[in-house]
Amino acid sequence: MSLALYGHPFSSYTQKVLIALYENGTPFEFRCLGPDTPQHAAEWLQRWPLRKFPLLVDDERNVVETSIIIEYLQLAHPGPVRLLPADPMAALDVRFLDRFFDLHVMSPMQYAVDGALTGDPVKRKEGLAHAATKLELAYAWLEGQLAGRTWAAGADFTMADCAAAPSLFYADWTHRISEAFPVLRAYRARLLARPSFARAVDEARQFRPLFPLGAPDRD
Ligand SMILES: N[C@@H](CCC(=O)N[C@@H](CS)C(=O)NCC(=O)O)C(=O)O
Repeated sequence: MSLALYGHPFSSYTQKVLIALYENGTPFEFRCLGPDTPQHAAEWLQRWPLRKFPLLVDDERNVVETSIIIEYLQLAHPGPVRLLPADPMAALDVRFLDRFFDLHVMSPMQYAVDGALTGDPVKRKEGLAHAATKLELAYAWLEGQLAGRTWAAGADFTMADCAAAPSLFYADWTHRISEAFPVLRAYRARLLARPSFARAVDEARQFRPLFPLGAPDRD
């Protein structure tokens, strides 16, 4: 077995897959997409010209899209932690929540980040306003959804939590989860305390100055 992950430690979608790998102690080589290793970017683009990361390479097989990567890992390299439940209906709930975090938390957060990255103050303001509106809706829905639950889909840590951790981490930096949402705040804190995500956060700490909206002095 030879698994390699192309990505960047500070990238939210890379972290989503790192959590899955760390949860199961799956051996892999991390190939950082950074200025010190231009050959990694060349290999990545040759394998996936659509320019999205992370990319998982398993021998000669290329696997992209984080949810597909996590499902692939469970099929091809299963470990002790099942990130997709065996029961098909329970698995459907997990897939829905995974979609929710990607589409309704990660996307608005990334929109604001992209606006700030332009360097144009108008686009930055517009991006932040858009994110605030969308994230408030998502936070309010999650507050009800997570009530009485330890993890997003219930008692077990799943792929939905892999998606939730980096998305809520950066969403809160973008548009703070207010005290009106105590259940969601507590869930985010539980995610930060989970060893797999705590490790990903620590590995990315040195890159915080890159956060274009300004990283807060917490977490
Ligand atoms: N739906 C994709 C999203 C991946 C994604 O947007 N990754 C970001 C990094 S966090 C990226 O590739 N950004 C580069 C770009 O959009 O050009 C997935 O789940 O893998």
